[in-house]
Amino acid sequence: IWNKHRVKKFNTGDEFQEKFISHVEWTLARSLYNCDDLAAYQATSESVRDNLVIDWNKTQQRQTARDSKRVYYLSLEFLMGRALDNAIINMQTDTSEKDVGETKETLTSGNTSREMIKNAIGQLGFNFEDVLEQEPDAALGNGGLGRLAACFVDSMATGDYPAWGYGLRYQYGIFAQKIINGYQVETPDYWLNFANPWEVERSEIQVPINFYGYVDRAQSGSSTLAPVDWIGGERVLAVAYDMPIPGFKTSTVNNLRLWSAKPTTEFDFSKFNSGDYKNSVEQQQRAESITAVLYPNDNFEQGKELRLKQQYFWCAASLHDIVRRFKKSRRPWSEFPDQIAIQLNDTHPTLAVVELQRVLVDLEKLDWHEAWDIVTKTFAYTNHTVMQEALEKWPIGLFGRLLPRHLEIIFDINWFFLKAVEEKFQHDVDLLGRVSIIEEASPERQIRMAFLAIVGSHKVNGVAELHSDLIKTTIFQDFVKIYGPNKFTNVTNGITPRRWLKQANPKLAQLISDTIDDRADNYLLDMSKLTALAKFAEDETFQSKWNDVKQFNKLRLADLIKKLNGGVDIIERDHIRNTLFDIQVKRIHEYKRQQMNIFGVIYRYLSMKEMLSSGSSIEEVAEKYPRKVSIFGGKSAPGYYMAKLIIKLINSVGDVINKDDEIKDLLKVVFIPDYNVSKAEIIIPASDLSEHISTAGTEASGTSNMKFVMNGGLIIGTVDGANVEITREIGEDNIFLFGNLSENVDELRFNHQYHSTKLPESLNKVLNVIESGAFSPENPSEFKALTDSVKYHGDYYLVSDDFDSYVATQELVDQVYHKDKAAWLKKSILSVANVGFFSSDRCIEEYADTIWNAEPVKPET
Ligand code: DL6
Repeated sequence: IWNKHRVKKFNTGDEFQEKFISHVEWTLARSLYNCDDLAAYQATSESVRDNLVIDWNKTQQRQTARDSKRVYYLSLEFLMGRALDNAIINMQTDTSEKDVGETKETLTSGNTSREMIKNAIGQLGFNFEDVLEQEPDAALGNGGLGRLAACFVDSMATGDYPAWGYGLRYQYGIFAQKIINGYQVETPDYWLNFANPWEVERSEIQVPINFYGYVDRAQSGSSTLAPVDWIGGERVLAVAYDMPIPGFKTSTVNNLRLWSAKPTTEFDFSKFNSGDYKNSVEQQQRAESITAVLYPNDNFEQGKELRLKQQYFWCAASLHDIVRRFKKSRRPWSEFPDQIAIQLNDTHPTLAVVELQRVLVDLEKLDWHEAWDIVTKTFAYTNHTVMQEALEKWPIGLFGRLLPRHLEIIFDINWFFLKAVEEKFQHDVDLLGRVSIIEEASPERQIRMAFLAIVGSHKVNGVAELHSDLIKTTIFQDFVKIYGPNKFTNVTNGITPRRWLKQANPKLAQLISDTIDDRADNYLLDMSKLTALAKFAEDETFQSKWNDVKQFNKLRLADLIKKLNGGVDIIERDHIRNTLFDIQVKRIHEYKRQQMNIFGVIYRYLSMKEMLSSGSSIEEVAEKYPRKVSIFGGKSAPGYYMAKLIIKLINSVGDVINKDDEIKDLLKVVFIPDYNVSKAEIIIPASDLSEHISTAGTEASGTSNMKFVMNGGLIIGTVDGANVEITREIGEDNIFLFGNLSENVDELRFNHQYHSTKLPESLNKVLNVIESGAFSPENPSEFKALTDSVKYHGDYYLVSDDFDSYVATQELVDQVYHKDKAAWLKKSILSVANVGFFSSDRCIEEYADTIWNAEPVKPET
């Protein structure tokens, strides 16, 4: 079906060049002779965007005309990365190939649009890759949750779902990470330095948002259920900025609406008249701080007032928009849930539940119960973590000051909920306290946002099977009892193959499409087609081509590392073919256990040195510990001391190992600063092995595991998150699993707590060497907090329990990689052949069928 959709695109290179030049001259007011790479990027983006705009408008018209159910994806984070290359790739059509008059046989790639633009830009004197490099990452997210939202909007457009994303337009995205003397230093990422061609300011869409103030019930009497007036004390405006989200091989272009805060034009005349002009202006200016910065925490909530302000600002503006659109249809309110599905990406948007209840009761004057029925049928909630420190709670004092009417509504929601629970479970006296939305905490009661999200939604899902089972047996078990198991479901995460295969790894994409005879890249829409690769898994010629692609990608990464290292190679270029690239890139977190990885590296290094000092030759050492580079990347939350210490340890270990001539470059350690989406696109395709080694039961899903597999990298991992389903899909022979299982974690932790931790010999040796100051001679106790956490503080992340099986599994990896390359390549090919399940297109279909009850709105053919 997809090849019939007409996508607006450039028919010829000349057509593109004409557009490009006119944007250089008219939009940028420059001449072609005075056009640098940045200007070329802007002109290219404007040109591509012109085409999208037409489809963007048509999509909106079509979706309105068909009047089918709409989906709204509310996410406080959208980690979009760059837009230009993705937009060009998504403009690909089957018809475009015919239009340029080439036969299938002469095409080297399905993506003629991209090739054509690349050539056309080349003819104008620019290098396409350099032009793409000019685009700053839109890094409006922290990690997995935000990148998932970005993959989902891509898949929703690709599947032609009438679906919008709603988020915040932070002026500063996630900070840029610098590594100075081995330490993480955060610097601001002002990504809007130059005009952003990928957004359109909708200055006509401005929603007033109130905070503080009081509830006036002069007319409604004492009942909190009756409509009341909330007299806001502070008012700011939410201004809409829209980003086009083009689907792949379809003319559907959906919308991502991001809100930006700005002062109202209303002025505090009382302050002004009393001579306090400066203060009254300052107060206005404060409005902008609401969307100034993304909170840089991943899997951790801090409970700051500004964060709550962000959340309400965004939820209220989005709901206002959604309700306004619904009201245009003139349908009765009872049809609201038939027309609208709202997905809460974690608990951050839970205030939308309360806001909709407020809008329906206070503004639209619906009966409380009628309104609540509409609300609960509309919302669904995705949980992304079981970790206590990441579960949002708001003290009622702070909450009530900022949102007095919403606090009342929450109390009432809780009252009705608890009443129903009490009726059903009269004998369970503790249950009410356990499930109450209001936690009786000291020093102050708190609102449990996850519980509010469950009560306000008709479905709750986890993001991988193990995780979805865990939420039912741990943090939400009482709710399963109350609502029954059907309210709780699983939708295993996925990733978009357009960005994470086609865009990140063009060589592999090319080899795949050539091999499975799918030059039009239809496999990027139907990933089951990849299974056709399986029959080549043992074919020597194919394996060799497969390996060449990997080598190309490894060289590309080595170039990046060299550039980041001031032009000096860290990895021996001549040996890249037989160097195992072992990569762990993700947020730095104790539960993800980068510390275990670097302890393993130290152990390897010590073992190599021991061999040498006991008389072994370097060849013998190389036989046991073949050539390898350990690559790390990731940001720590600025206030997360232990994670920052892990970063420092990795860098310090690298300083020692990389300079040690005795081991003859057999082992290297690299920390890539400022890991972000566009670096990931270079790093991931280069991996031979990647590490997904969280303590069992802590990583909800992980999505980089899927990205690495899709790029032909093998995984070393624990039985955690989506590793479980990855194993099922690709086969247990093709993944290196190790470590304890989640069902044993409680007992192991208990043992650590009540008996002193017994370290394995191997780990003991590593920790002693760290404590001796071998990696921090000027401050031998520098890493004490890290070593102590394993030795004396209960080893919460169970490094000591998994260390030996981790090391043994790493040795197995070495054996296969270095001794049986054909077996390795076979595993790699079979992994890609069976990775199809992890396309985010599959996730979106599951959400649409089982949670949203939404249908695609296909463009006319
Ligand atoms: O579901 C996306 C992603 C998972 O893949 C990761 O396993 C999980 O850690 C992450 N969770 C969060 C939680 N943040 N909050 N709140 O980012 O979600």
